Amino acid sequence: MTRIFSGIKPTGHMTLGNYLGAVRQWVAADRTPDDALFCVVDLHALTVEHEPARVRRLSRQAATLLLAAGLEPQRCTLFVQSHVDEHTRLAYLLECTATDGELRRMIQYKEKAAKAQAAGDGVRLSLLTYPVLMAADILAYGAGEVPVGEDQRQHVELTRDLAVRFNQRYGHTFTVPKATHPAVAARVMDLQDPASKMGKSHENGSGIVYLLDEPGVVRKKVMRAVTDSGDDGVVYDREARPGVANLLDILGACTGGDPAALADGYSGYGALKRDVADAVVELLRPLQERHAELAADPAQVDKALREGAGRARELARPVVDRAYEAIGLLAP
Ligand code: AQP
Repeated sequence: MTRIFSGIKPTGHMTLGNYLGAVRQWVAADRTPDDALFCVVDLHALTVEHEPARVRRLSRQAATLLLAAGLEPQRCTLFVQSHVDEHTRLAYLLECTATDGELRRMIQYKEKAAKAQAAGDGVRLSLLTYPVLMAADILAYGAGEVPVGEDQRQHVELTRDLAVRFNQRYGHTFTVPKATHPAVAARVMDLQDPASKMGKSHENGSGIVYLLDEPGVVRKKVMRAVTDSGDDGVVYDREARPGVANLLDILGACTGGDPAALADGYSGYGALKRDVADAVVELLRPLQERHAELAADPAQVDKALREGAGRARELARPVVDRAYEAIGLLAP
């Protein structure tokens, strides 16, 4: 069976975008712990200005939410990136495989570097090399599939390029993975700014639905979502009507309907927003209930993470050891 790997950064509170674009696919993948690995990629959260205590808190919260969403330790391996040294060991070999030019072309690097500069912060070197560490995250496990939202497409492409290059130079070592995206809601947009992705590290949260938002907050955010001007009713057009298309995507993802077909059922934005709000509240209800139970028992979460890291280490070590030998390093 193809092994899958994916991760989430503890850079903010998890959003509806994270859930619909990625986490829901992880939960749906009915696998064994050796075939499905999911990771709180905490080292990636250090690539931008961060507060140590917050990263620690968000890491445990992300793990708790992933368990609450249905990632059962019997069916997958859930762990924290920094608990498994193989990721950083492999990242160095991949830095010796990647070029400066290809990393500087990454869209997320350009956007985040510009943001850091505008804020008067230095651009951390790790922001440039972060996609290489992400490649190591994936390649260390021989993962064939990487279920992610659309914004990660470019980074998974880079991972493929590095795997192919390494294999050609040093002999077959890595599985070449491919990204998979959900058919609907692979890119959930900010409710207040439908030209931007709903991102958990954005400062203004009024257009972002967080997984732990209370029902009243969810309803308020959805009802205040920016819609588009136009007098031809509710139509699904991502280019011309991005705000409405985003709401239809969310509704489609929550209810299993086709966003374009759903548009036919509405003559005004008010009814659409009410249905979207109801659907999101219902989607989040079981997850929030389970989260409350798990959050009351952090020792249980820590235990799951410890066991997950042990299993992940066993899977990654032989792959990374093989890469060390292939690239020309003397065995200890
Ligand atoms: N809006 C989104 N729509 C669909 N999928 C999304 N993902 C993120 N946002 C959306 C997917 O969720 C997984 C984990 O995301 P992440 O932690 O890597 O990034 P983030 O939530 O977007 O957090 P940040 O810190 O705000 O990062 P940037 O600014 O880099 O996006 C991934 O599979 C992602 O595709």
